[in-house]
Amino acid sequence: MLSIVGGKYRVLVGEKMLEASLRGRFKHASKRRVLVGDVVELATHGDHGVTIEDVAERRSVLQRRTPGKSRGLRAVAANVDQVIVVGSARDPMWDPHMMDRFVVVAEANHLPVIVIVNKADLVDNPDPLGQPYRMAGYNVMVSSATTGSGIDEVKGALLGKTSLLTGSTGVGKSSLLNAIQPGLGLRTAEVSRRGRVGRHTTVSVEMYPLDGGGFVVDTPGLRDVGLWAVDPPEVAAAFPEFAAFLNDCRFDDCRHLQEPGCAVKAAAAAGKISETRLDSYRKILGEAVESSRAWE
Ligand SMILES: Nc1nc2c(ncn2[C@@H]2O[C@H](COP(=O)(O)OP(=O)(O)OP(=O)(O)O)[C@@H](O)[C@H]2O)c(=O)[nH]1
Ligand SMILES: [Mg+2]
Ligand SMILES: [Zn+2]
Repeated sequence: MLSIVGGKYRVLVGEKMLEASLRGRFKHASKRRVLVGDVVELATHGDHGVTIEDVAERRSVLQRRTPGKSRGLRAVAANVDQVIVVGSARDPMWDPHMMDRFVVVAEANHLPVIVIVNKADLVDNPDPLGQPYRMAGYNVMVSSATTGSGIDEVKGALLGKTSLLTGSTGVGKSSLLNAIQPGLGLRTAEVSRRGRVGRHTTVSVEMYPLDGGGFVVDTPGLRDVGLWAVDPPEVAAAFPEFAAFLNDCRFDDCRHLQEPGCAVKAAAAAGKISETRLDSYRKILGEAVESSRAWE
């Protein structure tokens, strides 16, 4: 299932796009929501159109948490193989803490992550921006949707897989997809100069087939990922570079805040892990603790 537009479900059947509606029993069972990325079983009813009859077992579900009135888990897409976290070197400015939030959500969903430093054409040296992620073991790509640099590498990573692009608004997610496959013709829009804050151009989660095989899921950029909380114990696990040090903390229940004998803190001081990432960890942990309390 590729997208939901105005209550209609667009489903790819072979090379053909069909519009289907939901069978009654799906409409009322919210737990059985049909997601972008789902493999569905269809039935045709002559002139009465096509209905979605069933959803195949999912190999993954990417979900995030939402607080407030609509609090709970919200599934974003099904059957995603990898999450591509996109940031821009400038316009909007690279924001490591925001990047880390997107990465943590993917990690909490146990999905592999690729980090992209886009708009490389706007700065002299984009490489240092990706360095904390290289140190953490992530695959980092530096690209420009405008000049085309790095696009082949990104394309190579997407082929044959289902990839979901996420990141702040205006960093160039849709532009990257257009550069990889110009036929997509996704809507993109200039980031407003004033305040360098992007407007939301992509408004819904949509999936597209890639010519060489595989699928990409374009998502609306989020201005705030504070909502994407994970359970407190999951937070340290979402920073894979901490793993090598966790056993050496003096206290078994060390939270790597201000505890004495913290091996993670020592590793950061020694330059073995990124101080910025440790700082992100602490911020996200604080939020995770707070939001898990708020839900009790
Ligand atoms: N200089 C430069 N501009 C870029 C690059 N990639 C995208 N842009 C521009 O950045 C603006 C925002 O790009 P979009 O592709 O709409 O960004 P997005 O991440 O899809 O934004 P949302 O859909 O709101 O989440 C557009 O004006 C693009 O032309 C790049 O590599 N270099
Ligand atoms: Mg977009
Ligand atoms: Zn520690």
